[in-house]
Amino acid sequence: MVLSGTDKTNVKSIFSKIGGQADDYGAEALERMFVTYPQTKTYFPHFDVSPGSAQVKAHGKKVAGALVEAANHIDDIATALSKLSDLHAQKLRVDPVNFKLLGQCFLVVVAIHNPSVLTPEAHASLDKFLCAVGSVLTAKYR
Ligand code: HEG
Repeated sequence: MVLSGTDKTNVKSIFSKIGGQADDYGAEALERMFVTYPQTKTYFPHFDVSPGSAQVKAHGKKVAGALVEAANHIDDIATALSKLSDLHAQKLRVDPVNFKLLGQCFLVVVAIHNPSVLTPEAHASLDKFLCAVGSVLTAKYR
């Protein structure tokens, strides 16, 4: 997934507009993923996955933090998320299809809270970015 210069500018602009709300969006995206795609709950047997759960909130913060990190190092996402890529490949082994699902949920959450930010062009760039993050996190699977 190759991000153009415009995509990179759009993604950085989206994250700057989201600002401090990214953590909440991470949790909200997880809540939506668990409700809409309940099969994703199988990776979190040790979590209380009900909406509003403290574990989901805390995990949403971690996911959002990784997305912000990726956006801040958009020219080299693979290096920025290298450790996380090792973790997903060697330990978590989440089926790659699930990254699409979480990505879609994150897009929906951004759209709901910032309808004016998510123009079709911004939507396309954010989608490419989330796909790129998913590719990095599943790149080391063997
Ligand atoms: Mg993953 C842990 C980020 C998709 C299941 N995920 C983590 C952690 C981060 C993260 C930052 C914490 C790592 C640590 O503790 O060192 N995850 C992350 C991103 C994305 C993603 C950025 C995609 C955008 N994860 C993802 C998906 C699933 C999943 C789609 C499953 C449906 N992640 C998962 C599990 C854990 C993490 C089960 C361990 C949770 C725990 O036990 O605390």
